[in-house]
Amino acid sequence: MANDADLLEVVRLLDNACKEAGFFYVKGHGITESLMKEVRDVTRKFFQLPYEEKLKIKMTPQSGYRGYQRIGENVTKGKPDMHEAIDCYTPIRPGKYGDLAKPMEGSNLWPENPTNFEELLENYINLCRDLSRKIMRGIALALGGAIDAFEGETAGDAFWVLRLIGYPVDIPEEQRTDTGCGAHTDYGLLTLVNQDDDICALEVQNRSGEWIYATPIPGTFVCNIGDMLKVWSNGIYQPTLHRVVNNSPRYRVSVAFFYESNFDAAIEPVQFLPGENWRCREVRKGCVWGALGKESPDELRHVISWVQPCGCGGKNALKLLYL
Ligand SMILES: O=C(O)CCC(=O)C(=O)O
Repeated sequence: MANDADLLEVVRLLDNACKEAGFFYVKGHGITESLMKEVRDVTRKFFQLPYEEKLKIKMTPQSGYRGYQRIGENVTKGKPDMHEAIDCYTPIRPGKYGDLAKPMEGSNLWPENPTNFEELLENYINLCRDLSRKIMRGIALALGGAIDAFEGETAGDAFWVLRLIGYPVDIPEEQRTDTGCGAHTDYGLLTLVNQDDDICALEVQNRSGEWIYATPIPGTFVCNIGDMLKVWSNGIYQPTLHRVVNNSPRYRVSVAFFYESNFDAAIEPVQFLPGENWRCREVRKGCVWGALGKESPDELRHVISWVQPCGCGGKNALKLLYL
């Protein structure tokens, strides 16, 4: 960090952005524009491979839902999304969280070509994780907490998800729906989107209900806050609906990094905030589809949580649904 005045100014801007839009651009973050482009380029090359080749890393329950998803396999609010993707999650070794994470145990499936795919992506993931942690430090200050309020037991061992996404344009009529990714909020803390520089397709609903483009700005990430931060901030910050519609004549690539709490953290308002706490409305026993408002078993990318029977709060209240 530079001096205190600069730090306070960044915290003030973060606070405004989280309160007023739920979306903002991040620049000056230290991840080079060339690395951001290289990650999109290898992703594009993978999606250009024949289908049989892509199926070599197919997502299955055995891989802990990691791997390749064909177009339409990801479903948002009951409608197939017009994208293909590789989904990666924090590797979880068997037994690390007992029964809690059983469906998510496993390691990521990486394409064999180019040969540096795995190394490149692992480096990129580490950088995105560090950047997200820094943003969460700013958010902790913005909420009036200690700088490390979202570390240790809350997000010191953050679970992350990386989605490498391709939005084709030449989809047969009978298969086509109107959205690359249907309108949704993200369920985690923060998302960092690295999108193609020359295609406008990510749309965000502003507070007047209009859809506006998150126009690409080279070298920046589009960052948005998710449902978990709404709960942690006791509703002070609200996530924003967004969707992807690729109306351009070109294939679009984006790489979305989702930063979440520790896998076994309780999602409940943090102690240092004023006001009446959100209350737990419903906790469904044995439900892996615990992301807020995203309850369809088809929504594979939302498989992260195993909601335990519990009272409100408490160690085994992994993901709480809230009023
Ligand atoms: O492709 C994008 O720009 C954003 C994707 C997205 O919203 C998501 O995967 O949740």
